[in-house]
Amino acid sequence: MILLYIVAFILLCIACNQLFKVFELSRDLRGEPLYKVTDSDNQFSGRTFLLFGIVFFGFFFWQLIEWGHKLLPKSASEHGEKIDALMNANWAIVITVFLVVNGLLFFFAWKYRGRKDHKASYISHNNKLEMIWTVIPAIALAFIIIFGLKYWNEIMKKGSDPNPVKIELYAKQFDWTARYAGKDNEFGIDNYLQISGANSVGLDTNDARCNDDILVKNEFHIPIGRDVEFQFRSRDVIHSALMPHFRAQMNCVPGQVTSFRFKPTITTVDMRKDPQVIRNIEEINALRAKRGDDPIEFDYLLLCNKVCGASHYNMQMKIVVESEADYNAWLAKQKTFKQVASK
Ligand SMILES: [Cu+2]
Repeated sequence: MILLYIVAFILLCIACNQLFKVFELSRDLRGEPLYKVTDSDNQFSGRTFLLFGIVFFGFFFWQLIEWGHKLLPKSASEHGEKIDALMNANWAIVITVFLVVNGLLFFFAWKYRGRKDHKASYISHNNKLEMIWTVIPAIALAFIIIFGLKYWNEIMKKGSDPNPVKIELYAKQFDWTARYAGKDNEFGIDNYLQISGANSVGLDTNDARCNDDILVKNEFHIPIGRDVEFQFRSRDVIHSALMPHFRAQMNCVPGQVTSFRFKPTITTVDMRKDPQVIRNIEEINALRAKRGDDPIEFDYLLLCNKVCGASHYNMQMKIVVESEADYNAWLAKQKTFKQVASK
């Protein structure tokens, strides 16, 4: 199929070349100078520019309307709203510049098209112009940087909760394990030499603090409105823990512990009622139905965002945000490391 496209493209190029030759010959026969650009040529070029500009902007706005809802839904974490505000401010600047600069580009190409009695003026230097196009971008960039630094400091500041929920996300090729700190709310230390069987993250059995730690696979739960303090580890290569709905991402680096803290603000059940989420899930399920697949429900996800190997694409874990009571009930049903290891 691709070969067919390539052949078609080559044939199209040859056809264009031949057409151009016919055009040259016809001009020659009419006795017109071959390479002289006439006013009507410039008129045609100018109008084509204008038309292209209009179609180009039309396509831009069409994409926004057609695909805009496929972006992430509203943020499900407290700090995420700041990240979204920063992102939206950047979009506002970028899109305004894009529309003004490209609008002028196409408009000027038409307005100042070549004409017989028009002569281009020669300008070698203009201080006023230089000032304008230096100062305006400088102000815009300073605004973005100051805004960004301010939010970065606020987001990375430790939360006010003295007793946050502590969860470790342990990455390996190609899955995640979540570890809860248990009743003592302290993680036991780990020792990679002890990785085997149920001890998949290598907890050090000599450390009593490990006994009440809870290891879970496939999905982990977090309570709404509580600070959740994550620490990240990796067994093999660099992975990246991405939780897009919470606007959070952190590298998981072998031999090193990284951390991030956020506060979830919307439960899974409430997020499923969001109009944008409903629309996206309906579209996905319509496609799935065509293939004969079962429908899916919306879920928060932890994904790996570093290309870490062959099954990287499927390195994910479900996140459930629920009320504190539901979270406690779920956690109480999970087995501690001691219970699993003593089997
Ligand atoms: Cu990975």
